[in-house]
Amino acid sequence: MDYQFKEIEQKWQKFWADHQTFKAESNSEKPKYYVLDMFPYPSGAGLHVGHPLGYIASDIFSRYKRLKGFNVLHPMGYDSFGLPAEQYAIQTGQHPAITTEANIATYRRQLDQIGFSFDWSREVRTSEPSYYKWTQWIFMQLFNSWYNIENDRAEDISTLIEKFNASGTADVKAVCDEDTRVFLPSDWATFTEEERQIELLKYRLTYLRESTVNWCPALGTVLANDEVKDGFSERGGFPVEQKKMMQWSMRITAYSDRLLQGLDTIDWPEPIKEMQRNWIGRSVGASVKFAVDSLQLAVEETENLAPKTEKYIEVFTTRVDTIFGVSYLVLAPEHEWVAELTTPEQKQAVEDYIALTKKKSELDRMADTKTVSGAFTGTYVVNPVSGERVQLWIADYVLAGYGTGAVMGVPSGDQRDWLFATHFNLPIVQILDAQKDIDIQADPTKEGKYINSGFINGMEYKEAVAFLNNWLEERGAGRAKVNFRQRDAIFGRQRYWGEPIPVYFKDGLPYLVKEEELPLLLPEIDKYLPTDTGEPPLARAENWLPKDGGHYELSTMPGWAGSSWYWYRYMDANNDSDFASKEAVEYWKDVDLYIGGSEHATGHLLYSRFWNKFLKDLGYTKEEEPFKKLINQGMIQGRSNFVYRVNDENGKPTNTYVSAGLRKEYKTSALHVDVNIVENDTLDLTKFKAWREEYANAEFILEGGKYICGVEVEKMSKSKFNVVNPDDLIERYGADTLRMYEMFLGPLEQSKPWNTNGIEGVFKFLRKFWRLFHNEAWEFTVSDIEPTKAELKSLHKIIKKVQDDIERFSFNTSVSSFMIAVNELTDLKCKNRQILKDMVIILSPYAPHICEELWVLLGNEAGTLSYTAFPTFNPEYLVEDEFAYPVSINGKMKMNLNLSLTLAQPEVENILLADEQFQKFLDGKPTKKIIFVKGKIINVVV
Ligand code: ANZ
Repeated sequence: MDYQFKEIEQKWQKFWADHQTFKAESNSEKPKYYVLDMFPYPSGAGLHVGHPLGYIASDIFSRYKRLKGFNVLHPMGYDSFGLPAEQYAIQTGQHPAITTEANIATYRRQLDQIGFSFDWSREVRTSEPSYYKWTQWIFMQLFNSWYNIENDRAEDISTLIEKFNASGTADVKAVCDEDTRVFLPSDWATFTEEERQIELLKYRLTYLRESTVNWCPALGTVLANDEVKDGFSERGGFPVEQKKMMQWSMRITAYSDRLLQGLDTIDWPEPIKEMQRNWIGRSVGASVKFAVDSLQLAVEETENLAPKTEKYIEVFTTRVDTIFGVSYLVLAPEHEWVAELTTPEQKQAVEDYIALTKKKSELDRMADTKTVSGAFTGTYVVNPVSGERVQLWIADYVLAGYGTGAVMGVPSGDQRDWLFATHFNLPIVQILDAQKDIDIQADPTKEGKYINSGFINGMEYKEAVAFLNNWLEERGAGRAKVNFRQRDAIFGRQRYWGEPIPVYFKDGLPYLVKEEELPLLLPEIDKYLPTDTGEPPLARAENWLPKDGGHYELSTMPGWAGSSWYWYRYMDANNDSDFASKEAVEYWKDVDLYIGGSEHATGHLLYSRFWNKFLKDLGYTKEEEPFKKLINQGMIQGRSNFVYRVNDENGKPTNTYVSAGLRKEYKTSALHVDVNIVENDTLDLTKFKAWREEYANAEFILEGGKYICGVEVEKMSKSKFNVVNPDDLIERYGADTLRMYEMFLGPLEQSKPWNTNGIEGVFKFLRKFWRLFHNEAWEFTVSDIEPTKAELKSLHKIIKKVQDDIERFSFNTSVSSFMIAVNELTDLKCKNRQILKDMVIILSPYAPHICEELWVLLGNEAGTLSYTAFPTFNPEYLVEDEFAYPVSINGKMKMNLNLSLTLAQPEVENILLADEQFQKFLDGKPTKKIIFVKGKIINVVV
């Protein structure tokens, strides 16, 4: 029979499902190997050809590892909470759970069609109560923990309370809020329950904090940075402002150092590690206190340690050596002391400036290094080392959330400070010996001595820094400090479709729900929108009340909650009494190979490492790092189309869309449009209006009566509406072809545009492979004769090649080698059962269906080859064992003689002398001498 891929694939998919072929047991004599894919968000669009790329690679690897004798865990599930289902719910009233369920069904059908070897008995869905019960449970553990610096790990909050009882705050070294109180055990004893809870909240690993967020009043919600475009919401184009809100936060900064150190122990792509290092952003410097001038402190006075009630502004600097060059101080406009420190004369200027900066996002503020703006507060501060008075300003180049939110301005040291000082006419002091031509910005460690720098005059950089840190510390005016760029992570969204936070409020204070009450179920609501008073959707729930009175937390967890621990759930997915049993966690330990996109570099991959370390600290898990090896698959790019929305002169969006050729004449924003309503780059206007509510009344500026869309090659993604569906390709060519073709496209890690043209070639290859096992009439025909050397050589070449390739994760190179091997065997007319059986095993990780079918045809009636052994490579078959010796007589080349390379001189002489052709050349003369050089030549002297 010809290659009937459809029947074969359906048959084997059913077989695998019926027999639970890929079910992994959590105990085994075999060594374990855990292969994990980043699980998908089940979007309404289904899978596109880019999604399975990583899954195919990990599936090949899993199948290969099984053949190599490993107990492989290769699970799959769904990251099923998230915005699109909620957005759809808002538009249609459909419950997100229903949409999600339907989307998952589509994903499952698509995944099954590709023939993955997933252990579906371990499937997880983050939006299922049986799963999010444990996400909530982990939240509770975090709430009940603090970070003890002394032991460098998280501990139960009870150990902190013990310390408070025994010695107050004296013995406490914690990662905590800035505004913790200093108290004695006797104070603690007199604290009310409320006071205690307020204090403990400052230490908990998840806590409430006032944070600045992108608030969109029209949508009634907080938006992520990438949902905001030029100050307007991406969806709908509504204005977005910066607003302060109480939010749950995760004290990830407690782990900054360990998150950095751990990077050196894992096999991850260097760029991802570097991104995490930058994100964590460790900087070594000093914190320095500048006294507010109403105190009129001078150097001498600071030496008599100032009383605690006085006000100091603390700055963080990486260049304490420049402190004698400070000519002003700057606070972030959001700094909590701004109002207090502003004099009545400057009040208006400061307030105007704050209003102005509110419109800029933090990202814009960081990106803008050219514009100089700011306002003087009217207050002066005192430089602790020089005693000099300098002005206190506010300016938006200083970020509230970094360091201390206050900066010392050194115009001679820092380019930005220099711009600022020049613009506002502030003094500039040269502090390094200019004669030596030292550029302090470029390299402070270069030789060069300070001038105009008080007691560090004449010192060099290192000496000056050490001296100053010490000097400041002795006087309580500062100290060496390591600062991290990383901030605590916001852990709440004002949305419906997420995990309810297991907290209720009573008298304004947060309390955990009882563990027996988990999961705290997501309540039913009538509409998925914020309330009229701007409260999150959960405020709509009726009769959703905690047993002990008060009210539940109304925000839900962010998208990253459920994915920060899911690899543990796979270890024991159906456990009701634990997030995973101790035994399962001990057996599977960690993920050996993790494949997924690099877009998660500083999100998921950092949060997961954080929760992993936390769970380990509490003794629930064993490994410091969750993912030993990480591979980022490249992106399969798509071809996107754009429409151009016209904006008015203030940058506000209108409802008019201009054709690509005319867009230069207007101010526009480019917006993606679904490639399915565009043909040959011409937009179907009717379909466009029907596509989305906001376009229903769209107006168009056409060219030649048509609306021409813009085009770009970029990421294939639902949000870019440029998706190619694998279903059509499977229908035409089958899953085995799709699997091999996706690998054939190029190195796994590389990004590449999708191009369907080459798929035919891979399909022909598989048919040729099938043909090897069949005669002209497509009847299955193999023979049991001994394999020839040439056949064995072809086979062992490919065994070695595929093994080496897979171990190096070089999947594309194997595909072309398979093609060569099959061509060779076809040319050799190989029908040998032994050879073909091994070929089937080697190809099976790539093209499992066709191989399973041939395996059975070869006589292995019991079914699957998944657990057979990968053929062993034998290098002997590759050794060239014959050589065509040139034979020369009296220095003249006469003939070649094919001889085995194992032969030595006496045998060679015998064969040579018996050779008819040789005898002809001798022409009856006797040989005087035969010189034999093995593997090279035979020289005969007559
Ligand atoms: C004085 C100085 C002199 C500085 C000089 C630099 C060069 P990294 O490496 O990123 O940690 N800074 C501190 N807090 C800031 C904030 N909240 N917003 C904006 N800038 C802030 O850089 C630390 C340096 O960035 C600090 O050292 C401070 O400027 C500035 F020749 O202090 B420096």
